[in-house]
Amino acid sequence: MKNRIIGHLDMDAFFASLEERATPSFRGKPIVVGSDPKEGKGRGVVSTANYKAREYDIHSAMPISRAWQLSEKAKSEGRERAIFVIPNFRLYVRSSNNVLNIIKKYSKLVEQASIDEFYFDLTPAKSYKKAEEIAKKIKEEIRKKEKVTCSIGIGPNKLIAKIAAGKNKPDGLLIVKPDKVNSFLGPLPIRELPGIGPKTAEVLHEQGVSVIRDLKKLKKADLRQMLHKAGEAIYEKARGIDDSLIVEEREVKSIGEQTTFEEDTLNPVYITEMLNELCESVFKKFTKSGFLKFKTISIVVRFSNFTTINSAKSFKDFLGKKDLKKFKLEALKLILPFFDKRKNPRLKLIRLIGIRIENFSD
Ligand code: TTP
Ligand code: MG
Repeated sequence: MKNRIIGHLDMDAFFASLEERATPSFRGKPIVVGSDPKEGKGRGVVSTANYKAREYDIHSAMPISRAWQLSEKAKSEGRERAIFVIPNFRLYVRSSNNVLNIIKKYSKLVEQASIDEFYFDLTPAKSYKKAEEIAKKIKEEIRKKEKVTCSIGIGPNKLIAKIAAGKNKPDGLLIVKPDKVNSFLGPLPIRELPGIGPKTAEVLHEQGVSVIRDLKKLKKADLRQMLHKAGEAIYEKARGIDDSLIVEEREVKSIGEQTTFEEDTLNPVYITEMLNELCESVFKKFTKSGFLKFKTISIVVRFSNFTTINSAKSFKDFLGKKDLKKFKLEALKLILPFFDKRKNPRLKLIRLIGIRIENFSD
C-alpha cells in the first residue's frame, strides 16, 4: 500500500462538553451525562463524564448509581457534588454533523466512525508537516465554531492515527511518523490495541505479555494457536500495520431502541405499553431514515439475571411506512411468549426490552 497520511479526530468528553456549552453555569464543574441517578436509586448508566468528574473516577458505561455514590463521596471529602444531566441527543447529533462538515472542508475523504470520531485522509498534503498544519486548522475551526475541543492523531494508517488521537487528550495533537511507529507502540499496554479486549488480554497476560513490545516477540503461529483467527490481525497490529481503508458512507444496517425498566417486572400491561412506545420511536426513526421498506423485526429481552434472548421474524413481503399497526402487532407477537412458559419457563422478571428492524430496501 502506498504511503498514506491518515488523521483521526475524537471530540473531548463530547456530550459533557456540549452540555457545558449549553449551560454556562456548568463550566468548571464536574458534569455527568447519563440516566437519572434518582438519588442513587436510578438504573441505567453513565454516557460520559467531563474531565473534572473523571477525577472522581466516574466514567462511561458505569452504573449511574455508582456515579452518584462517587459524587456523594467527593462531597463528603469537601469537593463539590457532580451535576447529573440527562442526554439531549439532538444537540449532540447537530454538533457531530457540524464537525463532519468542518473536516470535509480540509479533506476529500472522511469517514465518520462514531458520533464523535472521524477518520480523514491527509495523503494529499504530501508531508507530515503540512498534515499537521491542516490538523491545527481543523482544531481551530472547531474551537471557534463549535466552542468545544477535540484531539487529533496523525499517522500512516487508521490504527496509528486512532491510538495517537487518544494519547494527548484533551485538546491534543499527536503526530506519529512511520519511522516512529514502533517506538510509539512498544511501551503501550496491549489493551490499547483495538481488538484486544479483556478476554484476549487475559490470555496474553498469562503468557507474560503486558506491553506491545512483548507482543511482538510472539510468532504468528503462536498467536494463531493462542487466539485463533484473531491472532493474525493482532500480529499485524502489534507491528503498526493496518491496510484498512477510509470508508466514506457507513451503511446503516439496522434501526433499534431499547429501554431498561425502573424495576424488573413481568407485568404484561406495563411491558407491552413500553414495547408500544419503543415501536413508535423506532418507526419514527425509520420514516426519517431514507429507507422505504424493511423485512425483519427482532426483539431483545434481558431478564433480571442479565440473561439476554433475541427473537426475530422476517416477512416475505416488506413492511413500509404505512405499516406501523402491523409492526406493533408483530412486535407484540414476538414478546408474548416471554410472559409465559414458552420462552420464560421459570417466569423470571424482565429488566430490559429492545426492538430493532433490519434488512432494508430503498
Ligand atoms: P468517547 O469519545 O468514548 O468519550 P468522550 O468523547 O466523552 O470522552 P473522550 O475525551 O475520552 O473522548 O465517546 C463519545 C460520546 O459517546 C460520549 O461523549 C458519550 C457517548 N458514549 C456513551 O453514550 N456511552 C459509552 O459507553 C461511551 C464510551 C460513549
Ligand atoms: Mg470522544
